[in-house]
Amino acid sequence: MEILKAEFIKGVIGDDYGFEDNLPHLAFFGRSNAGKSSVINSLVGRKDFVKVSKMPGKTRQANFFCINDSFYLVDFPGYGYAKCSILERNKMIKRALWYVEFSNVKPKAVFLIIDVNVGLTALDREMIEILKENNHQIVIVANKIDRLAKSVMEKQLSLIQKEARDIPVLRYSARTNEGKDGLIKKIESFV
Ligand SMILES: Nc1nc2c(ncn2[C@@H]2O[C@H](COP(=O)(O)OP(=O)(O)OP(=O)(O)O)[C@@H](O)[C@H]2O)c(=O)[nH]1
Ligand SMILES: [Mg+2]
Repeated sequence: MEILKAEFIKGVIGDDYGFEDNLPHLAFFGRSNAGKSSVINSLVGRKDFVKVSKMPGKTRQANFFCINDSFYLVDFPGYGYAKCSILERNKMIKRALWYVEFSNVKPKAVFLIIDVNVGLTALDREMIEILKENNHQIVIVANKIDRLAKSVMEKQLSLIQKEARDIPVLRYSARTNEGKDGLIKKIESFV
């Protein structure tokens, strides 16, 4: 699959995830600053398609992007950004959970974006448990591999894979586009 068309459709703040069409959704979850928006930019090949803020935790809405008129990528606000108030953080997490647990538009898969340097955090682990309980397909995208020396990166990736068990872990760099073919293939398998 080639990504030929990418359009911003809407930003959702409340619980209004309903769409008239029946196109599949793929959700991008992850800690704030892990690089969700950057990964989407790299996938669609446009640097400023999704705003990447220097101040993490700024994205407060779930942004829906329609790809090739055939599926949606949903960029969720990141969870766990320390500088947000606890109330705000809880709100973000609740919103993401509502979408995976109760929304009538179940995503075909949830791509959990993590920073390969950081690995899985407590919140990621919690998120994975809840996603599993709700029978969601999960893919972990270990982003920012360009930041590590190859040997360190391989070690880090095998630790992450070991912990993730049967969940696939894809390596990625939104900066260099390494891993793009693999991620697109994975996306294709769900849509
Ligand atoms: N070196 C490197 N930096 C990256 C990569 N991906 C993202 N970044 C940087 O990491 C920071 C956060 O990226 P974002 O895409 O805004 O992260 P996000 O997960 O969307 O963050 P929130 O919207 O706050 O949830 C930015 O400064 C990016 O330039 C990568 O693959 N390599
Ligand atoms: Mg973002």
